[in-house]
Amino acid sequence: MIRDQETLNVLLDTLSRFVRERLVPAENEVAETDEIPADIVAEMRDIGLFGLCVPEEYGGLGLTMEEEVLAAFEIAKTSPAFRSLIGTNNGIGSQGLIVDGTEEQKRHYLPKLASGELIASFALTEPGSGSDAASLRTSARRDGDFYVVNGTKRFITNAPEAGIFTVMARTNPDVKGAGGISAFIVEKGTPGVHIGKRDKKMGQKGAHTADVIFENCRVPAANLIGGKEGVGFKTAMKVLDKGRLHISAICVGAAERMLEDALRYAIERQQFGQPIAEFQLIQAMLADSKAEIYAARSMILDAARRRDNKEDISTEASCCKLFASEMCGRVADRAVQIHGGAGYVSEYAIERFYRDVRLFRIYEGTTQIQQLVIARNMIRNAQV
Ligand code: COS
Repeated sequence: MIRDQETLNVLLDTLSRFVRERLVPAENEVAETDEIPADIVAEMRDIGLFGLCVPEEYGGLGLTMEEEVLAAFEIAKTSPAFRSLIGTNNGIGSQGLIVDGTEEQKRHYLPKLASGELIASFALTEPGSGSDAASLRTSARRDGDFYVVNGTKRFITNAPEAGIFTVMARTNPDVKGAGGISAFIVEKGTPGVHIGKRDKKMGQKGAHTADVIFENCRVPAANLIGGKEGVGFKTAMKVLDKGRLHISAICVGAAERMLEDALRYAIERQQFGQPIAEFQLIQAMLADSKAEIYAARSMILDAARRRDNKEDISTEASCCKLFASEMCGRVADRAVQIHGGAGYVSEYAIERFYRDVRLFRIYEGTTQIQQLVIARNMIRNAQV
């Protein structure tokens, strides 16, 4: 759903210009220093990028899902690290509060997330629990007006920057699966919260992940999301339904950028006395990429509109994440191939993008988890 086309066009133009004029020129610096320059972060705050998806009553722009994916197509046409910094506040870091938080919790945290004053992280994965999220072992034991949290969370995006964490922990040790899990907001300064060393990653330099360790960390009971125990796994799944659609849109933006770079290179690069773009084998790679990007874009817009219509889009979100992330990987591979030897050296952005986009097929649920969700939903629906 697009609320006002003119307002949206202004936002999309602003994003497109910001990406082109400020972010693309800073890509190499971010890759080399593993940091996003402070002046760029400040500009991101000024434009309102941290609050794109936070509802307007809490200080954000309150983008609908359709508006959000259109914005994500633009934001993703540069290094994914930039998107990653604003991604948790707009997505997995804030959505638990937005979908299931109490009014008081929303009022307390969301305005600071919308302004970018506070960074939010989503802490689900653990050393022993990744795809099998319901087997998580971090515990939260009730003690008066507090919960005492113990456990380790792994690969937590923006953990080094975060001021708050949405933490999924087991409040009922007798219930082994999803039903024993609750979701909490834990503030970084709480005694017993430790952030591990930054992970050394294959790509996405400038986007940071780390362990988050809880040692007898006393979290106020008021920070139990929604004030209800045992529904934290469902909160996490709802957050991921939306997150998967967002990542799908990011895959499209990144693929569009890689294809633009590959097309430009193919037009400029001469071999056998003519631009390589004139060769049909190169054209096949360009055309396949274009068609696949268009397919992903169309399905994402359809799923986004359905979500805005309040339909359950668990299956569609997984279809989008499965197709768009795999498509993005294929486009990256072809774009390197079109660049030939130049695609393998870091002088060209494609070498970096090839490594950066590999993560899309893994986080917020691997390709295999998306297949499993789709098939399970199909079988369940057939049995009703
Ligand atoms: N929305 C709302 N509720 C959902 C849901 C969704 N999308 N998906 C599942 N649930 C509910 C189920 O209805 C079930 O509730 P009931 O017990 O009341 O029926 C409960 O959650 C447990 O669901 P399920 O039985 O399907 O859980 P499983 O343990 O079988 O796991 C998968 C489901 C594998 C899909 C889940 O663990 C998953 O998504 N894993 C990947 C995790 C991930 O993406 N990690 C990335 C890290 S975060 S960046």
